[in-house]
Amino acid sequence: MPRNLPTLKECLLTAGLTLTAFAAFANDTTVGMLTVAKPWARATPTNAPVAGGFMTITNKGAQPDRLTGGAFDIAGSVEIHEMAMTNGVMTMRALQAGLEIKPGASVELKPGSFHIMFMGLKRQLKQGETVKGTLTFEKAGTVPVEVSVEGMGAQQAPMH
Ligand SMILES: [Cu+2]
Repeated sequence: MPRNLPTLKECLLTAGLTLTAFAAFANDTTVGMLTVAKPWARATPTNAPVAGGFMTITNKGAQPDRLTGGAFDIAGSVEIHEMAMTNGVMTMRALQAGLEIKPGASVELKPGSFHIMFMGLKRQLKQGETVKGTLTFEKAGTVPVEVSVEGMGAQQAPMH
């Protein structure tokens, strides 16, 4: 997927590291049977074109739901991505059909796995701030979220 390569590179930068400590979160959102817990994003270097967003989504309902996208002032668009090891290489792809949340299940969006990707980032994300926006679900509809921006981490990949 040559078209995705620049994005993949940025994705690895922003989503490839693991935070070991979290601030206390008070910004869980529940709409209907869905709870979006601890949404956070990683702070970005200057002029980064994308940023990764992470959270845990729980479906307490009897019907499956599906995360299909979102809208944030900080980004031109929001995509749902998955990172996975393929033949020993970390690859990323956009989930065109969205991410299913099965009834009674929790899905964790985390570095190295599922995440939302803020595309066409309009400004730098700084540690300590909160960015507001909405996530879009097939059944639950529009869910407002407040995303905490956490540190880039001490092991950040070198800039290029
Ligand atoms: Cu991504």
